[in-house]
Amino acid sequence: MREIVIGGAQMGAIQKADTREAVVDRMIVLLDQAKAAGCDLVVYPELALTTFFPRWFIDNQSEVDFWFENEMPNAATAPLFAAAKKAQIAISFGYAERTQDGHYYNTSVLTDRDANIIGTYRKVHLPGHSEYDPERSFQHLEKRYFEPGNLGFPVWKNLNARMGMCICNDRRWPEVYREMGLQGVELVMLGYNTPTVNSQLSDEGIEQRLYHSELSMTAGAYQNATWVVGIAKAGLEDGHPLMAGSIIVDPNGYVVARASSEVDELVVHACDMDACTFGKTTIFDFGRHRRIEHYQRIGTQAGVVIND
Ligand code: ING
Repeated sequence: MREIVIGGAQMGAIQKADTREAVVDRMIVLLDQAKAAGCDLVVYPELALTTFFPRWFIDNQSEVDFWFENEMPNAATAPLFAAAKKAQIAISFGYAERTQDGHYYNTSVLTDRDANIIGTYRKVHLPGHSEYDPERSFQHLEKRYFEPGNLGFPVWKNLNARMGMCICNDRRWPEVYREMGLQGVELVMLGYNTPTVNSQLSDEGIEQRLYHSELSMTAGAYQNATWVVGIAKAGLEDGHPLMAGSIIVDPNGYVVARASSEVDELVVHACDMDACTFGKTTIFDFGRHRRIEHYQRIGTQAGVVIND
């Protein structure tokens, strides 16, 4: 049995006016709870250090840059890395990354127990739009502020397991899980910031959005015989609601832990990585069952092509 006790550190709202330092203090409180619960790993949300700023139209680059981190760790996050090292807990969390050569990504990092960053992922599937859209009840400008990730979907060995990351909208695309599944992934960690309201379909209730989020993650887990941990930043950010719905999903697609609030909340489950083995060696033994000679479109075609 290769058990990893995983803590899903759901975070409540982060207001525009909240400082990085105040947010890191909240993350350390969740880490302390995880330590008390015997966690080996803690998963935080997407853009965990700031408010979900892509909801705002910003046309001044220095104002945009305010939301980005130029290095990681940095002065604001050093206390979190120090606390994780002291606790001997691996962590993953998302943040807005500005690279030294001036590229902008929606990024997440993964550390080992000594708070060394062993993995970086940059969000590939950027939802929303790049210009102000007056038709929307609020903006979702990820295509304006971030470039599509350039690292693909790597998988790393950490805590004696094969782990990968994706971010938010990535969880809705089966290709994401399969790219990691084909590397033998046993744990997919992801954070999300999902508006409770659909800016283009005002009568879409939260129930459907929660259902689609859970459906995406449970399907990804089952169809790739992997654990999936999906952790929300939730709550009301400057009047804009983000949904919760944080869950831990086992390799059979069952939800084994679920947040019950929309605030800072730790959900914990002891995840046996060996629970992936049966699925990977029987129904989802990819090498034995997949017929790649019929899958050309998935890797060569972005949109629909109608041939009739
Ligand atoms: N947020 C949302 C997400 O994919 C979204 C955007 C919501 C797309 C609902 C489609 C439907 O969860 C981010 N940050 O990707």
